[in-house]
Amino acid sequence: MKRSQCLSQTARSSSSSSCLAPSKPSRQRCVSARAAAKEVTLLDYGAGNVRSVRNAIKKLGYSIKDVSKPSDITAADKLIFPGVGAFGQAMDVLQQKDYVQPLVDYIQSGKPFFGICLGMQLLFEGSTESGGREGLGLIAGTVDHFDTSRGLPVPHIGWNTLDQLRASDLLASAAPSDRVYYVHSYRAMPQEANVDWVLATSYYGEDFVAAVCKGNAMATQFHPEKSGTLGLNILRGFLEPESAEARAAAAEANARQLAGLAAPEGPDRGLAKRVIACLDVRSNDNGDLVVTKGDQYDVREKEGERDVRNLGKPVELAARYFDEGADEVAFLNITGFRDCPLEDLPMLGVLQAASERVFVPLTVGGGIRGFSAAGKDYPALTVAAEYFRSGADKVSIGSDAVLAAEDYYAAGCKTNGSTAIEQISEVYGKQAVVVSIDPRRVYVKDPSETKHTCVKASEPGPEGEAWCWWQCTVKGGREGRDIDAIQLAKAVEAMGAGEIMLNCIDNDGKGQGFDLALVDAVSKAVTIPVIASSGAGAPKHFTEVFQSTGAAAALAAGIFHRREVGIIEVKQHMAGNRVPARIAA
Ligand code: 1PR
Repeated sequence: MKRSQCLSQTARSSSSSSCLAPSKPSRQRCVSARAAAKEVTLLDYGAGNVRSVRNAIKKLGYSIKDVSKPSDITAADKLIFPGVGAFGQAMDVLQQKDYVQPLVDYIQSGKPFFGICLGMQLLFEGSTESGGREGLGLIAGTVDHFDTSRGLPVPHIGWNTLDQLRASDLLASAAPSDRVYYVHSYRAMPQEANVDWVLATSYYGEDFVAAVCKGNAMATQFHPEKSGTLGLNILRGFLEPESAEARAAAAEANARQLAGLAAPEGPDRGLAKRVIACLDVRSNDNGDLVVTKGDQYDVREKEGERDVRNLGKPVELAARYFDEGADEVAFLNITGFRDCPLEDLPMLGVLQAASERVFVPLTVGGGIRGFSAAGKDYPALTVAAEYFRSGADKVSIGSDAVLAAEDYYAAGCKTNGSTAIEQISEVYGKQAVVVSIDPRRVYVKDPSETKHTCVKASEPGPEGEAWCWWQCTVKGGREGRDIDAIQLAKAVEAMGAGEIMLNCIDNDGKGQGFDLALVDAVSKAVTIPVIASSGAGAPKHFTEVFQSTGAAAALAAGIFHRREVGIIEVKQHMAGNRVPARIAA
């Protein structure tokens, strides 16, 4: 930090009403700040993936010093605490490592602190999560589960607007209709007793706490490291409150407030419907990892040698979709069911490289299951952990979920704690577990022909059948099972899945629109978010699936890879039809 910046910080602290107003820097603080100007201390207690936080900090030009002992907290000049996992587990680790008191002392000392997600919740008095636990007790109030009786899918996943209650440097770069990324099932509520902390709320059936700030201590329920360019600017607002950009943005935010701009309403406020770009990845016949895309899951060219279709390189395409405003990016290792995932170094490398470039959530699927190799057993949790460490925010489970659901029904709708879904969601939270369903339509003349839930088919079957049901498959559609998509969705919800990626083999790659009846039936059967997938051919298909079903997100592959439709066109069509969309600046 230059002396002039130190001085400008002093000058500013006397004139700004911002919650970031720093205490007067002494000469000594100015000298030590100079030494540590580009270093951040990270409190990563090892419970999960904080790679994306690390990448975001590095992207902003800072180096990271990890906390390995209590005195590292005391010695920090800027501390970031990205809470991961469940409330109880996090408190346990903080207690076991003797971090609680140094952390409370650090925050109360007035030095810069930023908590993320659980790192914000832990500042409260307690949480009902983990059977009810005490927190750090710095902010009045108890964190509680979202009220599921409101009929909204929980976890609250996706991009939501911020209602800023006062001006701040931290959120100065966020305009009223901008959105930030959330993923959580528990939330803190604004109340009289914490009014001095609450900086912003978001709305999801109720107003909940989105950001808190008091002096130099601040925290967000949302993930700035996953909130695109806006999120990086918010992190910069914490790291560099004295920077010219932050001050200009703060002045603009204050001006907006003074102008009395009303908070947006209707589709410009609240949770947006997500648009996800999906990359089906596999090795081609030369052994190179490529993004491919099939029609009804056949990814080979129709003519000639029938090579695997090559639509680009995974990391480059993912980066392109981030730049174009995708709300999430999913990688599906479509031959993962055959390979030993822990030996799939190219796929792990793809995630590592993508997470340095893409600051929205990344999902990875394909081969997430327990397996044995060379006489050794590897639980699914080990496989998932490797992907999380490499930069994935969520894992998507396909074939293994079908087999687990069959066992669940065979046991009389009982879970046994040993499935990949249960193990991963127990450790990483249910929001980290997506189940990918690959159903294929089975036509029947009359619903009495099957025990499965039937609907009237939108078009008659090959022999004029008027009804159909959706049969789940495994191994990338190669094998049909005696379980339908609705049964599978209900079973995996009971096991702890946080989201469903609902493909449709019949519609895949056809560009004729999503299978609306399927998406409608599954989203009515569960309370977790459903991602509609397969068949998008035009922007209107996204608007249509959001208007006529309960889908929380819609995913496409082919039209984006072939540049037939841009992500921004999709979002504009949605917004033009009053479907809430995040249109990134
Ligand atoms: O069974 O846990 O190893 O997971 C395998 C994963 O790979 C599953 O998520 C499965 O859906 C996927 N997969 C397997 N084979 C294929 C294939 O295409 N041959 N891809 C495959 C599935 C479906 C979507 C596709 C949408 C949108 N692809 O990912 O991107 O249908 O496409 P469109 O917009 O072009 O219509 P496991």
